[in-house]
Amino acid sequence: MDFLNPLVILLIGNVYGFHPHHSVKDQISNYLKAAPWDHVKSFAKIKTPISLDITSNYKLPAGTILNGINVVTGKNCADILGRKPSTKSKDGIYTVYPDNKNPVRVYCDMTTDGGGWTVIQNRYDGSTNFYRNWNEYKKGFGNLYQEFWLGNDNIHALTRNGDQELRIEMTKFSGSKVYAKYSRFSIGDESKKYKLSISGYSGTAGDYIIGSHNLNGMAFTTKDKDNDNNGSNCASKHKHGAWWYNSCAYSDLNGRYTHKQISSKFHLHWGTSRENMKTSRMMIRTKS
Ligand SMILES: [Ca+2]
Repeated sequence: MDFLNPLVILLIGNVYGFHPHHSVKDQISNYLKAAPWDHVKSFAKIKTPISLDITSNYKLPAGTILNGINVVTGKNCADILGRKPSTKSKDGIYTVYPDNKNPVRVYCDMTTDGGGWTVIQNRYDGSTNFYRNWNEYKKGFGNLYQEFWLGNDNIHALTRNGDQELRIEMTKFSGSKVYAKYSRFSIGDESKKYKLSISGYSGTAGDYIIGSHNLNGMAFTTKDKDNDNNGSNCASKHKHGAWWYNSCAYSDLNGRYTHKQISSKFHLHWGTSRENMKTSRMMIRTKS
């Protein structure tokens, strides 16, 4: 199959009101992202004394074959990996059905620690603002290929069966990588204020969710919804994140992003020394 055909089908489909399955679009987009594009030419246009528009054209080399496009779905990324083992190492966006009914687009890490991870949070360059309100954390925000929060309703749907483990990966400003794994992780629905249930720490980062400032059993707090045990609001007090604060916490992975090491509890940090982290990624997987 020539690579153009599915694209043509997608385009015609959109014109005539036929909508291809999300998974088809996701698999094509994953393919095109990884495809060997050749640069053809660029056009530059100066619009004003300070604005420059550049348009570049790319094409795929002749003979490039688009294959492996068949729909694969599941409850979550681990389910997809189980149903279709060839997705191993193929990180990217997939469509999952956590409740067997409503589709959710997610980023699957099919590589780390055996793969099958559904990523629920990703931060690495501060390009996305994480100081957001209840409704934004409920729905989710950001770009699945970049920085994002998957959304508390989605995280609840993915963890409601109580069979998920959590892996948090962080990079320090020194460059060293650490991780924290929890053998059980779930959050309640909105009526329970997305209450956190977490247990079973292992890893190299240290446990700063259950240990001091125990967050297990805490509700979620945002700048506009104070559900924490602090006299004020842990999210808005210093204009930073949103988390399952107690009073407040030794972890705050949705805290304000910094581009250099500055020990401060008011930023994206982990640990009693308030060490702020360069990157943070949270992901869940069905326990095997
Ligand atoms: Ca409070």
